[in-house]
Amino acid sequence: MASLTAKDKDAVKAFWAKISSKSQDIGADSLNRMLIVYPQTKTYFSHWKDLSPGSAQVLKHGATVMGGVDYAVTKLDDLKAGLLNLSELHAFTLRVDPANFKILSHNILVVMAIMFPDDFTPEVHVSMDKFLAAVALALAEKYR
Ligand code: HNI
Repeated sequence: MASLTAKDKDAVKAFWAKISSKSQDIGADSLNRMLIVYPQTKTYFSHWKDLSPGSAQVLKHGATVMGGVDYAVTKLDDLKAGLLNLSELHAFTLRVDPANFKILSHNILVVMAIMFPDDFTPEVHVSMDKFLAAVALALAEKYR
C-alpha cells in the first residue's frame, strides 16, 4: 500500500476539519450500512440488544468508532504507533477478523461521499481512501 504523502495528509486534515462535526452521523450510517450490506459483520455485535438501523447501540458505537478515526487524524505521521492499543484490543480481546476493517472503511467512504458530495472530490477521495487503508493496516498490526 502506498503510504500517505504530505499532500494526502493535508487533504485528510482539511476534509476532516470540514466534516468532523458530523462524525456521529457518519459513524452511525457507516455502521448501519456495514451491518446490512455485509451481514457477516453482525457476529461481533451479537451481545447487543438491537442491531437495527438507528438503534441506541448502533448510534453509540458509530460515535465510538468515529472517535477512533478522529484520533487517527491526529496520528497521521505514525498510525501504527498511534493505534497500537486499539489494534491490541481488536486482535486479542475482540478478535475481529482484520478483513472487516476494510469493509468498515469502505462503508465510511461511501457515507462521506453521500453526505459531502461537493467536498468529496476525486483528490479527497483518493487521500481518504489511502488514509482509511492505512488505519486498517495499523489496526491489523498486532495480529502477528
Ligand atoms: Ni472497533 C470497539 C474503533 C473497526 C468491532 N472499536 C471499538 C472502540 C473503538 C473502535 C475506539 C472502543 C474501544 C474501547 O472500548 O476502548 N473499530 C474502531 C475503528 C475501526 C474499527 C477506528 C476501523 C475504522 N471494530 C471495527 C470493525 C469491527 C469492530 C470492522 C467488527 C466488524 N469494535 C468492535 C467491537 C467493539 C469495538 C465488537 C466493542 C463494542 C462493544 O460494544 O462491545
